[in-house]
Amino acid sequence: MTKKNSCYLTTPIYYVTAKPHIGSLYSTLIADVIKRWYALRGYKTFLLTGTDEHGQKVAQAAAAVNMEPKRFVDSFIDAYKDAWRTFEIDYTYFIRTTDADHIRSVQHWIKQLMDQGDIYKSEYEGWYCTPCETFINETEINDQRQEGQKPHCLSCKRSVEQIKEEAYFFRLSAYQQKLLDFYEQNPDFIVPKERTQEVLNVIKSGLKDISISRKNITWGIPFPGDGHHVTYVWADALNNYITAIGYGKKGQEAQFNEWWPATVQVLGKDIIRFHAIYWPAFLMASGLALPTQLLVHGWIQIDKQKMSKSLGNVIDPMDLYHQYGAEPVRYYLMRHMAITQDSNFSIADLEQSITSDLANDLGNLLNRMTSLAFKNGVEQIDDPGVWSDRALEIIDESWNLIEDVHEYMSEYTFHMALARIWKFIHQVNAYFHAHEPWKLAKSDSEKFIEVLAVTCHSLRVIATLLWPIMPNKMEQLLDSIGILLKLQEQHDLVSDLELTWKGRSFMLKKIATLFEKHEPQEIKEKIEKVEEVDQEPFISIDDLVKVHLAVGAVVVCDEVSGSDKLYRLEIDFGDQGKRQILSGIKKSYASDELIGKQVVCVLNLKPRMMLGFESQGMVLAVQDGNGKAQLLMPFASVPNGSRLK
Ligand code: ME8
Repeated sequence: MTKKNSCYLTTPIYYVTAKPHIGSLYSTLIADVIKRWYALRGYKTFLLTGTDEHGQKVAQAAAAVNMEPKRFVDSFIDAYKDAWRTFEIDYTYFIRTTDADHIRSVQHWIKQLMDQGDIYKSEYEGWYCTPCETFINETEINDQRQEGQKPHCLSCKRSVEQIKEEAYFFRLSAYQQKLLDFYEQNPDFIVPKERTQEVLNVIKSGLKDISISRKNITWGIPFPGDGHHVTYVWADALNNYITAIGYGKKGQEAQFNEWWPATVQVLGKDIIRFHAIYWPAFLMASGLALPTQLLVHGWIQIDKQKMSKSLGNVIDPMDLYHQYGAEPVRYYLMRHMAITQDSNFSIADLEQSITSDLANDLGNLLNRMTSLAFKNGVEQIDDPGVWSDRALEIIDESWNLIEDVHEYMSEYTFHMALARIWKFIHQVNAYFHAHEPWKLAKSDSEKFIEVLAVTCHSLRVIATLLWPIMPNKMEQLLDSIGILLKLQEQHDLVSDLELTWKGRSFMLKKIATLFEKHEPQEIKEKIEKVEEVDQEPFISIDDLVKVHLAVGAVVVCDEVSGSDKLYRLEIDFGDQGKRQILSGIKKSYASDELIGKQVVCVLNLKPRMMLGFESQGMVLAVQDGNGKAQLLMPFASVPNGSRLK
């Protein structure tokens, strides 16, 4: 918890080369859940999210579709805001790095650091990885270059370029010792703690000054005082965390001081170096306090594979929303992704957890209790006054639950908090069943009311604790037992649970079913039955989308020694990079006929070796009446990398 009674949370700002995906939703959701947990406890909160719009990567993606970068980035903003609204992300402010205010504040920051000597002009010579937007050193690229391989980045596996250009440098080396001191004094800065060592290793290996400007690139914040340079995208982007709350703006000092330093900054493990080394050094240079904590989460994998455009397994959160609704997806992501590790996302698990945890365990508990009450003419459940030992045991257990959940939420181990809440839900279900209240309704009305009261009390605790994860559904649940959850600053609704349980009445109300079941097996059987009846060799749309078909332009066409059929092609798929593909079309086309032509390829075919070359896909062609291959091509030019739909 923070010292101040306020809490400032941030998410990474996302590159706008495409719509949000499940990974960006995950980071943003974590921040939203933390924000709501603090809000529940009476804190004043500010959640910042937004988009990272400058840099070479974005400029290249815009160029690939023949769009001017600003128009290109503008075209994605609604998709971000809609996705966040749909998933009930309660952000306070959405920053875009093309906002005029942000640009001015970044320029102010650079001028300040330049005046104090932390920024100087020199020359950068070395490698640059555009997909990672990173200056990388020799150890971060492949070392098989002598064997004819093109240099590529070891982290993203895409090609890197060698650059030599005049650049402005930030004196990172001057902060090496200060960073080490800081980490020594703040061992809990990075959550989980285990990630601290990798950061310390990098710092201890010696920090070199870093280039914070780019020449020969125009899409970026103009570098103050030098029209030939733009600001390096990370120096621009990291500062969003302070510019969004008023840094460098006259008249906004009070607002800035109210929120800074950030309470928790959420980020994925891929960008830890920027946040745990560059960012603290930038802040030290600016004379600003460092954030209280960085929460570094692991990677979501899809069916145990990395999610990537080229594998065609990128999950669009909006598709999940249409199929399952927002809150079951929020629940699944928080329950099944262990924040500290990489976690696997699977639709089967998602459906299983909706059916079993949400519909059966939680939804049915509410349902059974309210239906039984209504069936027996009970709409209001008053405090029985005298409670049995077994009832008090459950009530006491709910106080233990609150303590444990508080602990887990303070450590951001949401999956543990949820597992603990479900343990309690199972206990309450067991209590309810063991008492057979449907029999008590006829034989012992006092006991019957006690069972209903214990269940209502438990549901009140459960729904309040689950509110940060599933806000709307939990408000509906509380509404059905007559409770209005009203957030108030300085008012801790969690502590309230214990303070206000005695003498409480519950007014029951009918509500629509909270969670619909998903029976994957049943659905599968239905589909199989239809297929049996049809007896047609149809494939489903799901089978079709498994094949990643995309358009790319041939940039290299070489003969393959020892083969009279094969060409070795290099095909450019835009921001998905280049592929080497071997194709048996040599007898049908001269190599110079092919250069620059756009062709259709299968991209997720298992790579195979052909005459000593790895073929990383397949070019599609048909045979004409003369036995000549005719390549399939788009009728008019389309951006390289476009996927067939
Ligand atoms: O790096 N699993 O932007 P970005 C979990 N603009 N999280 C994932 C994920 C996955 N499979 N894929 C992405 C940038 N993320 C910079 C950030 S901040 C000043 C600038 C999440 O669009 C994760 O949080 O590549 C990761 O760090 C972030 O998206 C990267 O988003």
